[in-house]
Parts: sequence; structure tokens; C-alpha cells
Amino acid sequence: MTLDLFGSAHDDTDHDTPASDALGPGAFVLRGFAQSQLTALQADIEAVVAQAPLRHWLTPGGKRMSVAMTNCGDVGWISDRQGYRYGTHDPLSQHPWPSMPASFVALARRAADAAGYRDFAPDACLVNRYSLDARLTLHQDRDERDLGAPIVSVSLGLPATFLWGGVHRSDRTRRVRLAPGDVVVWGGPSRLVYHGIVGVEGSFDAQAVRYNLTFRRAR
Ligand code: MD3
Ligand code: FE
Repeated sequence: MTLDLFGSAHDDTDHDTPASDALGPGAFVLRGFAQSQLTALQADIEAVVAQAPLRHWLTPGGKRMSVAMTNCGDVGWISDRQGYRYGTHDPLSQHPWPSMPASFVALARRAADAAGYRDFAPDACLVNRYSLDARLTLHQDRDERDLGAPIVSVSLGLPATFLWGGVHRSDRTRRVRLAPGDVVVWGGPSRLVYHGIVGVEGSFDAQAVRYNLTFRRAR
């Protein structure tokens, strides 16, 4: 699949909602790209969580993260008093992380391809679960060995407000709403951009959460 991401050569005045927005150089929001697969993806998340439960990591400073996390794939992202890193085993069970469901691998590769990144082969999938009080403060993703590979993120459940900054922490930020089924691909000059999650949209009486799958080439 090829998206006409810049659309300069054709007339698209009859489209109210673009299929994709360029967030910045090398970064694209693919609106609704995973829409038809949300039910299947949710079932696969539940299977992963049954093997490796969601948990709140401690930051190196000893604070409990508000986002609950788990992993699947060859390596998983871990945080504790010793720091941030990727590891092959779940520290809770001491078992290897569950393997990445085929549906995850195929979606991540198809999305990367649509954004112009060929042959993306993620070896790590971080599963983030946001309840209404969860936040992810502005940060860079730089624990991966190969910063040349893109990152693909898939949103499910409640919508969220994503914060998109620049390569310096103090750069100005913009807010981007991420809805279920939206897929974002970040690479090239945008790979080290500061980003975060301001919060999710929902009412406190509903038992709803947001999930985000983040696919990376970590090793
Ligand atoms: C932009 N997760 O897990 S995904 C994270 O919605 C993380 O759970 C957020 O940031 C979430 O580290 C945002 C989008 C994302 C992921 C990696 C990026 C955006 C990125 C790396 C570089 C630039
Ligand atoms: Fe991040």
C-alpha cells in the first residue's frame, strides 16, 4: 500500500478528513489505519496480558509510573531502580516475554511501509494501559540500539491527547488527539522528538481504558 502523503500533484479538495497527517519530517498519523482490526488486536492484548500481567514499573528515582505496562516480543522494556533497559525475560515471572502475535507484526510492518519505511521488523512491543488518571510526561525514546529504525504506535480504547515537541525538551509542543484505530509512525528526523501523553478522555463512571501498542527495533 502506498499513501500519497503530500498530495501535491492531485486535487483532494473533496476530502474533509485526510487519510494521514504529516506531524513533522518522517512522522505520520495514519488515521483509522487499524480500525478494522481493533477487536482482534484487543483479544491478542488479553492473551499477552494473561501470560505477562500489566504492572506499574518504578522509575529509576523510585516513583510508581501511572501507566501500567507489559511487553511481548524478543525483548521488553523494563524500568526499575537500576534504570531503563530492554530485557529478554519478564522480571515478575522470570519467563521470556510472550511472543509477538502475528497480527501485531503484520500491522506494524504494513503501517511502516505505508509511511515509506521498508522491511520494519520490530523485536519489541510495549503494551501501555492508561486509566483516567494516567499520564506520560515529556520524554525521548532512546534506549534502543538502532535509532535508524522507525517506531510504530497503535491506539485502542479511549481517545488521548498526545504531546508532540521537538528534539530539545524546551521546544514548543503541539497537542494531537489520538483516537482508537489511529496508527502513528515516527522515524528519520522525528525519531528523537520529545513526546508524551497529557491524558485520556473518558468519564469516571465508565470502566474504560486506553491501550497503546508501541513497536520498536530495540536490539
Ligand atoms: C515519538 N507511548 O511508550 S506512543 C512510550 O501513547 C510512549 O503510549 C505513548 O511514548 C503512548 O514511550 C506514545 C507514540 C510514540 C512512541 C515513540 C516515539 C511517539 C514517539 C518516539 C519518537 C517520537
Ligand atoms: Fe515514548
